[in-house]
Amino acid sequence: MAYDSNNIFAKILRGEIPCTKVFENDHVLAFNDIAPKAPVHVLIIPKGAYVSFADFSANATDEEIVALNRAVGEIAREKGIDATGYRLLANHAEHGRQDVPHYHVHLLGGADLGPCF
Ligand code: IU
Repeated sequence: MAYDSNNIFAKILRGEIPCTKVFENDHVLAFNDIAPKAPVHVLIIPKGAYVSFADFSANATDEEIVALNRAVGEIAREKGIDATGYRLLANHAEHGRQDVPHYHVHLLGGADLGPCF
């Protein structure tokens, strides 16, 4: 699947649409999900144009991959959910029900999330 530069997260990255930013560095932006499913629900995205986890894991640089994963851990610590726990989720394509075609990791926590399956 080709990257669609008109997707909503691309617009957020370009500053065309606002977001509630919680973290940013050279490679990563993170912001609160607009429809939170938990008290903490942050979306962590690479600044590079990657459609999904499949695209990111295959084509991103090692630096980008490390940056995104380090950001996830740092945000969890900043949000104070490191000790109580959290859930990471990345939907991919049709069966994963990915809605926004720019790779993102959901960080969910702040309450008992219940069983995943
Ligand atoms: P998904 O993994 O692609 O299904 O998740 C997309 C998420 O993006 C979902 O949780 C939405 O609530 C969220 N979102 C957002 O935060 N801001 C937006 O403008 C739109 C979707 I559209």
